Amino acid sequence: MQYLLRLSLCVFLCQACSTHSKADAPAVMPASTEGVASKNGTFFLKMDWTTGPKSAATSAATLSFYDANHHQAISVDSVAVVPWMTTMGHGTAMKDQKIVPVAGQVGHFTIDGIYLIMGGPWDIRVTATVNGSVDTATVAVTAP
Ligand SMILES: [Cu+2]
Repeated sequence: MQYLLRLSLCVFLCQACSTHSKADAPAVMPASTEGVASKNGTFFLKMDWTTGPKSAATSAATLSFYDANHHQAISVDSVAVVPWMTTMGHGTAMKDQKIVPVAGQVGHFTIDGIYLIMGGPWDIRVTATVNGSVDTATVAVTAP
């Protein structure tokens, strides 16, 4: 009898717990996930390539913005992405870029049409406005 009581209590608590976490827990970045802090510490960025990175072709990625201290997803007002080849001092064509917020996911965007004009080391400069502060995070990547 005591066993059954404990079991039902556990089921009840687990249900309450899962309902609670769905309702108001903010998205928290997994501890093992790599990312990069913005220059002034306004945000923490994670960039995941979904296509590429390729050279002389278009690549795609997801951009996830987190609070720099707590690594919780944060709301972002605007996003701009500039691929820059620092070693050679040039950028690339950006007319095919399309940045779209992911519905229902705070601070998450998809970017399509990233065009890296040549192979080699690129700095992907991601500038975002968070609570009126403009800051830039740079993601280093090598295109084959
Ligand atoms: Cu170059």
